[in-house]
Amino acid sequence: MNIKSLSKFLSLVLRHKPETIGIKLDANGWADVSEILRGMKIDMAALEKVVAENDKQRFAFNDDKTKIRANQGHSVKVDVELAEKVPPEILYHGTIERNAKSIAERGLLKMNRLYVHLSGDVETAKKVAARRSGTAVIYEIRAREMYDAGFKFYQSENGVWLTEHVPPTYFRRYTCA
Ligand code: HQG
Repeated sequence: MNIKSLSKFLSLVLRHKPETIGIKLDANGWADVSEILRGMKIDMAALEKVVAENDKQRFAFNDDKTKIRANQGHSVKVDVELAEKVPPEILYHGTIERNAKSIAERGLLKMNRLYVHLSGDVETAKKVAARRSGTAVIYEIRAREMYDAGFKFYQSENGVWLTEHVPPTYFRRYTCA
């Protein structure tokens, strides 16, 4: 498997389906490195390469590299000890036109994941939208106002902003000037 396929498979195992390789995550989302190596049939050098070269720094080892976890993006219920933070004034969310009607009615929902994922800049939100086929739609979220109203925001180790729900009153469609 090339490094990108390995990375995708590791995301699947560490975020969604550890059972694919017959392993379990602990309450904080950690998997045993030895079990990952055995389950994925790779050596430590390959795993270290996947972690180090990952474009979004999706994975983290513990201090002695006996455990590994995904920094964000989970659907399995684990607590990755996210840092609660004061968000910037504005955050962005990228999606596609097909979701826009439902989003306008119900707000941004976490769907299958534990949180709604938000980006600090428009460029990143555009990349998130571009993962799907369809016309990109970018939302501008008044995050600081939400925070002031009592909504909690978290930032993952790799810089992704997370919150539980964004009601429609706090965003509008972003149009490039
Ligand atoms: C949409 C990737 C209908 C939402 C990215 C999105 C991100 C609604 C989809 C991270 C809705 C969920 C997460 C509503 C939200 N009605 N659709 N009310 N509310 N949606 O994949 O944000 O590369 O779970 O807009 O870069 O696309 O994997 O979330 O289109 O950071 O590390 O429902 O995944 O990171 O899709 O992506 P997802 P996302 P990685």
